[in-house]
Amino acid sequence: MKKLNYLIAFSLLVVLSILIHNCTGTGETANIEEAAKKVYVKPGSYDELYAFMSGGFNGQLSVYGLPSGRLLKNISVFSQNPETGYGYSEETKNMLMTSYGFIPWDDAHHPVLSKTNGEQDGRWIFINGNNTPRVARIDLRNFETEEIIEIPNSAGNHGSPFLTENTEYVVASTRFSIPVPNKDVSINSYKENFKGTISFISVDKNGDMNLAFQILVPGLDYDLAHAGVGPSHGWAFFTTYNSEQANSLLEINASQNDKDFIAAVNWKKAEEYLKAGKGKIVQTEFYNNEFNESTHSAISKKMNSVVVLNPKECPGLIYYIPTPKSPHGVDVDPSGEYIVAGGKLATVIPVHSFSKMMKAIEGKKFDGEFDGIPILKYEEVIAGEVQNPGLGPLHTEFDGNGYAYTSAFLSSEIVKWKLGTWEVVDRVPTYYSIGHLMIPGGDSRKPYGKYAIALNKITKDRYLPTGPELAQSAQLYDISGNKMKLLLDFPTIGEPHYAQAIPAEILMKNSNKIYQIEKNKNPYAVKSEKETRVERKGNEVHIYLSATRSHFKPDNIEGIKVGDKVYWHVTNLEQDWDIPHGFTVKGLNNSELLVMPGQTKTIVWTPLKSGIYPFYCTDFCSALHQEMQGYVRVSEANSNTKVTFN
Ligand code: RUQ
Ligand code: CUA
Repeated sequence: MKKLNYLIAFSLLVVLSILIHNCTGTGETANIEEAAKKVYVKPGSYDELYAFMSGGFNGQLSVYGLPSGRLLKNISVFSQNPETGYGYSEETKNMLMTSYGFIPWDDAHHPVLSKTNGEQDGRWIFINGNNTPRVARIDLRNFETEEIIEIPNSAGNHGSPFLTENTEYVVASTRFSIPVPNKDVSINSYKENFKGTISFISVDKNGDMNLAFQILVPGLDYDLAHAGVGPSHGWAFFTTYNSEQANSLLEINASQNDKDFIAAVNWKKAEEYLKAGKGKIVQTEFYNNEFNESTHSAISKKMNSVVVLNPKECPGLIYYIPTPKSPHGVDVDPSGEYIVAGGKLATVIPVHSFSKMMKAIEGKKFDGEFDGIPILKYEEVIAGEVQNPGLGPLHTEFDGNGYAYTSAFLSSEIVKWKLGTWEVVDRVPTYYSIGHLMIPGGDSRKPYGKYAIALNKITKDRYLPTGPELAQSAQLYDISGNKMKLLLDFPTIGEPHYAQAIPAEILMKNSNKIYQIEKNKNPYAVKSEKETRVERKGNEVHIYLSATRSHFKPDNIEGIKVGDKVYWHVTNLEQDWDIPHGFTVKGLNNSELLVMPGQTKTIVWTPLKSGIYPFYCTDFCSALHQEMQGYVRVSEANSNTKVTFN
């Protein structure tokens, strides 16, 4: 009887749920299945794309697989990472040197993949440090930061790092204008004393970055940038806001003017002016830090000057394009003809035409000037305005099939529109308050299309609550059809301002598996266990330690004294993929080390008390990982324990 009741109740529930489903539309279940299929990467198989998401205020860059949204790695860039010892180990500390000293943190916004002919080439990815202006280059064979260059005369390196068509230059603009060179003046003297700079960092074929030149520009806020491609190759575009030149309460005082500007910079012309000797050498101070793959160590170089061009002495170098209203993003379409701006307070998306701009320049269709820079007439440059684009349009990416996708922060949606007709053809909500969006290759000449990712600023109720701080919310949309379809939510760490993605096969084939031990030129490396040793030099003790499954050599060390500066030089002798060894010692007043196969890393320890200290491997490397341990004896400062080791 009970069973029968249960059966009746159950069938009622089924009928009811079918009815409810019919009310909400039968498509939904099918869509969920369809969506699940599209993002499901079955165990043991690979994702289709690598995605690189900035960590924002965590100063790192994280790597995800798409479409699954699985986190693969967190690359240390501007912030110390105790997990690997980045920024703590002797070899990596120099990566974080700046003219303000050692800075162990930054705010990273825009990862940008290197390009050849305007297409992703998979060599490097660049990312900006916003706070203490820097640009980092990450090598995509090792997925490690290889170089960081500081940008002088800049404050808030936000419009950065955007690349020219063949990665000739990384372009970077300052967000805050400041006195150049910086000096102690009244903040009220903004209009007279504050200037902006736009920087061009050259990149050679090995990736080496050099600050090629800077352009001194009027004191505004420079926000974002993109370089031209195809016909517009040779130009770079920078949004500005605060054409009011306010120095306080910008939310009101910098929102007065109907239009601000896009600065169009002719960098080919800049090169000509430099050749003609128009650049002035300005004394300044900045650091260029480079990690050497064979010594496994970073070297810091202090630079003392930069070449600066002044637009007043270089006619034709910069034009201002009026753009409504407090523009934020500026994006160039794959053809190189359209320059799309996002106005935080604008009611349309203005799309400028590169060819019209060139004609307007030729015909001198100017509307006065701003601080010596000619302002082009809006109507002479505009190609079209996208009407009803959502509220607070910010950033635009392209699918390569004639459509553009713009993020709208205030109305929290992605708006799809057609290039050329400017009509909106689709819109989808995002949860919540989208900032950037990303289409794989969507800023290049050859978008991969297929997906769009919303990088949302606000998470609210999307995931299980985790107290006041929530993970950030990314959302994956299928854009292969006429209508965008939400496929997946996945949390990200830090704040993913911007992201880039690239087909997996481009990177996979170059991915490095080990560092060859015979090529290890670290001066503290050991090439075999025979070379391991302990050496005292006054108050410094150098321990040359080898790590291999499943022991350290030496593993009994005596003769260390309180107050010594103990250098643990750990070489991982393994030559097998995915066999790192970790190292730590009790009371280590520093971070651990994670040492990759064939690599040497050094951590400094200052023992404060005498006694016996165990050390061990922190990375579960073998069945006898727990046996991978040792002891070090620390004696009082005045003791006469001799240095011994086994
Ligand atoms: S920003 S939400 Cu730092 Cu790139 Cu536009
Ligand atoms: Cu080596 Cu665990």
